[in-house]
Amino acid sequence: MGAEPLPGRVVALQANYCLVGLDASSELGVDGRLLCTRRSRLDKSGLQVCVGDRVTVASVDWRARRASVVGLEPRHNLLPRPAVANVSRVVVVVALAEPGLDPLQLTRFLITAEATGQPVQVVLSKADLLPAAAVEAWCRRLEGWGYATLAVSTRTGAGLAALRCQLGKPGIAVLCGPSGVGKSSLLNALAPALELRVAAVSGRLRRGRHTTRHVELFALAPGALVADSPGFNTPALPTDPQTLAAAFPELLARLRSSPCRFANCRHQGDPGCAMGDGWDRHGIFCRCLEEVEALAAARSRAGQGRQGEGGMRQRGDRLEPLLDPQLRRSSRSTRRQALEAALPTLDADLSSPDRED
Ligand SMILES: Nc1nc2c(ncn2[C@@H]2O[C@H](COP(=O)(O)OP(=O)(O)OP(=O)(O)O)[C@@H](O)[C@H]2O)c(=O)[nH]1
Ligand SMILES: [Mg+2]
Ligand SMILES: [Zn+2]
Repeated sequence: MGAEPLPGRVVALQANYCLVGLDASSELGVDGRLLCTRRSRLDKSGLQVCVGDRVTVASVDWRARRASVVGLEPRHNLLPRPAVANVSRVVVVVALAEPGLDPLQLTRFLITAEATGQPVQVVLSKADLLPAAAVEAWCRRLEGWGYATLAVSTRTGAGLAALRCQLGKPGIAVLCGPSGVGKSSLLNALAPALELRVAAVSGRLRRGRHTTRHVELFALAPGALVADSPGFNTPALPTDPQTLAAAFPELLARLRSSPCRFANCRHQGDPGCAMGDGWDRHGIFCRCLEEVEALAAARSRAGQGRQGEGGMRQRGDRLEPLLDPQLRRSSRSTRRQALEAALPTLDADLSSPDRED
């Protein structure tokens, strides 16, 4: 049994345990991954450990590869879903086909990613399924939204060298996106030794089958960690309507160069709005704003407690992620009814993974 606490990073969560990769594993000459008990609450604030967290472990039993997490370093940032702390880059992966690219869904992923304050990029997968001109058109369109965009294919190898370059940078990159777009396949293509499970899409809409079940960090290069994550269909929007505009880079860029006539402009065709009417994501922005405002109104009607930004909630002086806001809300029937009344299309992807709606 070791006595000195050892520093490391949480690489996966498993039931009541977490896997911790030790910083000094190579020097110690052992497989540095230890299965650690995670006390449900590390301190009185209620903060729980999350993949990506820097921790210290003690009571190491090297033979059984077990230990206990005894300390948690403050986080630099947090991606609420998939839950990953201390993110350096978020890579939103959507397929060009099978399943088809839905700009509203992609936007919801991008909004969640922007909440980290870190660089966000888009990977368009399955480029082999569309003609080159169509692939090129999607790339230009997303660049118009303000995102560095890379088209890739594990079938032809297109874009894989560039992706390897981007994911090989130091820090934690998170691959997130809908199920079946090929996130795990991409990691297998870059590092075949990972042997991650992948599965064919199914049904009329060629949706994924929720093959990856947990977030896990892998080392692609020294110091470069990448998180594979379970796909899901409908990322939550921020709770505060005021924060939505900040998640649209093309809107921010325009406002910086020529602000709207009125400071409280809602960019919905208001007089003097700098966005005019040639804005590609105008309709998407309006739909998101409507939903965020409806949820905010329902929440205030239901008398919910104080809320923070971007799927976070305030606990004491800390922000805690709302990992599954829909599930959490559903535990309070009155609140759920108010929310459902406000938003009939409330996220359904948590109830039935294979649903085709
Ligand atoms: N045509 C084509 N199919 C691909 C490509 N990459 C992956 N696929 C297929 O897409 C399907 C889904 O791939 P996965 O890697 O399991 O997708 P995922 O994003 O990890 O899905 P979840 O784990 O459910 O979130 C598999 O049948 C892959 O073989 C590609 O570049 N082109
Ligand atoms: Mg997967
Ligand atoms: Zn405006």
